[in-house]
Amino acid sequence: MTPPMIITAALVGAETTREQTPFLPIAAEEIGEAAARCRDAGAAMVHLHVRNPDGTPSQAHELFAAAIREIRRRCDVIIQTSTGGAVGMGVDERCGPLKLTGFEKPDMATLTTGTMNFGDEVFWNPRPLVRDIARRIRAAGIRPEIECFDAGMVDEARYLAKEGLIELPAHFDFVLGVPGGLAAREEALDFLIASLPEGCTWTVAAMARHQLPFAELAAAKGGNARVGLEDNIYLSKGVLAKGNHELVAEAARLARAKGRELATPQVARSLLRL
Ligand code: KMH
Ligand code: ZN
Repeated sequence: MTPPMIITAALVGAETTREQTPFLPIAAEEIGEAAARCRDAGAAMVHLHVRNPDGTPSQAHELFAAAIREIRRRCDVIIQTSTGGAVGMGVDERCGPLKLTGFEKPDMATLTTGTMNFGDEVFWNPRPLVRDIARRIRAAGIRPEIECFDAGMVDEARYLAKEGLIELPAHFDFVLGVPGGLAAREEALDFLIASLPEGCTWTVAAMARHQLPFAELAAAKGGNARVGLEDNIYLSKGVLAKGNHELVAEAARLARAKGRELATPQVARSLLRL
């Protein structure tokens, strides 16, 4: 039987700006409020970045701690912190949220398994750096989500597992449509799904206008979907989403139309072996 679908809300990101959309949450309270509205709309997990008060990206553990407190005060979503941060950040900075413990400890953390062109810049993930971050995630006792922006990044996860740096089966996120990475094409998604090691689960996060159509494809193919302002600011052509929750609500509608139930955070925890 097809399991309930896990919707992840990528609330903030590192690249989206307030100039592009006034609905981007930046302050900890805004992030907490956005997470709660997404939970009400059907999300079981949030993928979390944080910003300085001026809107620039940060991986400071104090900012993550404040955002996580505001989220957990309001709702029970699974919290997955980024270790990708923004292009150009060093490894210690990227791993800021892994320092958090207790009430502020994240449930999951991302692990990108390869370098790629990221628009006109480079998202720098050489193999030693990937191993460094994998070791830090493991040492923190946090479960990784393997972020794959291109097909070889799935294969790299197999090497990491052989080296004992991650456990399989794992949860993967296929990030499709970043210029310089694998495009958002259905046959690319099918190839990635077929490439997964036995028993792994997957989410697809497609960029911009591909976001909601790929949430629908994920629902049809038995997978999970990530939506949110990190990757897409439009609800439909030319119409800004008035918050992350509108994108979650539309993904939830598409999922239900395909006959998928939505996973609660509790169900998602069990599906993701948290
Ligand atoms: N902002 C991108 C350079 C992640 O969160 O782990 C990297 C990213 C991936 O967003
Ligand atoms: Zn991210």
